[in-house]
Amino acid sequence: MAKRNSRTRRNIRRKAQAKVRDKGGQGAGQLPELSTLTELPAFDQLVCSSRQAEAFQRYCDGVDESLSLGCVVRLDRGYPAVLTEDEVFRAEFSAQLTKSDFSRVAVGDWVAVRVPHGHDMGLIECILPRESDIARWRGGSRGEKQTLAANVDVVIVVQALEKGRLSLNRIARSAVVAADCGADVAVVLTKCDSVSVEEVNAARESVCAVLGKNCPVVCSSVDDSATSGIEDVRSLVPAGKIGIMLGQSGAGKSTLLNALLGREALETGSVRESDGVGRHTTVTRRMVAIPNAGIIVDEPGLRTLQMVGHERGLAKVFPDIADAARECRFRNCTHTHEPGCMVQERFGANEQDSRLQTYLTLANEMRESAQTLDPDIVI
Ligand SMILES: Nc1nc2c(ncn2[C@@H]2O[C@H](COP(=O)(O)OP(=O)(O)OP(=O)(O)O)[C@@H](O)[C@H]2O)c(=O)[nH]1
Ligand SMILES: [Mg+2]
Ligand SMILES: [Zn+2]
Repeated sequence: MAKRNSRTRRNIRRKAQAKVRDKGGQGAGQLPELSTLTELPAFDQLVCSSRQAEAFQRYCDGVDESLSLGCVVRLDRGYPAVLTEDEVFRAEFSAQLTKSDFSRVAVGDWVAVRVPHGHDMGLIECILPRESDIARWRGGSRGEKQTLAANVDVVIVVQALEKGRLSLNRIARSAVVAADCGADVAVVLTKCDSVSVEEVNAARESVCAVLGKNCPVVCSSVDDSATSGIEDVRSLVPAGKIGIMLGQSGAGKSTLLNALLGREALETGSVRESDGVGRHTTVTRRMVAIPNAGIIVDEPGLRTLQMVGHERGLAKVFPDIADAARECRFRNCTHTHEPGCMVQERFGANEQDSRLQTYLTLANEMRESAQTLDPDIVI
């Protein structure tokens, strides 16, 4: 087993003439040349789990060709770039993968790849099982699930602190999606230079009140004159970990990454004056290796985050409320007016409690969508 693997590696190494294979291949002509891509992680910064390594070995044992273990480090308009121990190349999907498989490949996925003799493009033969999967539903309960990134340890929820626009609901919703996927959650409130210190402190407190004290909340600002909070963001993703920035377009995700890099490597864009909404500047999903830290995935901004099927995430973000909900008299209790409601009994004293209100809003949305998906779910 191990023998085949080392032979595989040697074969690939012999084939590799240059560190980077630069031709795009069919349909990929408009993609950025690989030699121009910067901030890619080194292969040894990416560590697959033993389960994934075993799955790779098993897959290799079943086929005759030479395969390499690779990680998807970028998706440019859906086209993956794969990093192996020896090189980085663009890859297509082998005929063995069905369309539904390859539309699901995500940045962070470990794959078994092959570079056919004389080809510039690799062929992804198999997507190895994921340890985690940051996924959201698009288009409501009848929509489809979209994986934003795979094998991620930390989700950084990014929201801009522009005047009067803090959305606790949106932050909590992102935290629920992240927690459902098994990732740690942190919040970064950006653009703190555009509001008063009092407003920054009040915003931080209200996020802590909803998400609890265990969720790190960093306040950052990056402007021409000064930056702050950047080292706190860096420490959210220590070496060996992979994080992802999640937030709406214009929240300042790419700006934060540039500040962490110390140079303008990523494109950033202006926001609309009227409502602060961004212009979807980032179109690539890519891993960015952060100096003195781990890897962070930059993503295009998200317009929507539907609450469909994230019950486990809701219970992880609000464990005390979810525990109480299990003790309500009625299985379909909405925790608003029912007799025997433990949620109201324990947490209902303060009607203004933003934590309970946020829970109820998200639970209600999930309950409505769950009715169309799984009638047996209790939340
Ligand atoms: N004043 C101020 N402006 C900021 C800060 N961070 C980002 N911006 C500005 O906000 C705008 C959007 O920033 P981006 O980094 O492109 O936002 P993004 O989240 O990557 O957006 P998408 O790529 O569209 O998803 C840019 O004009 C930035 O200069 C900040 O801390 N302070
Ligand atoms: Mg961006
Ligand atoms: Zn109840």
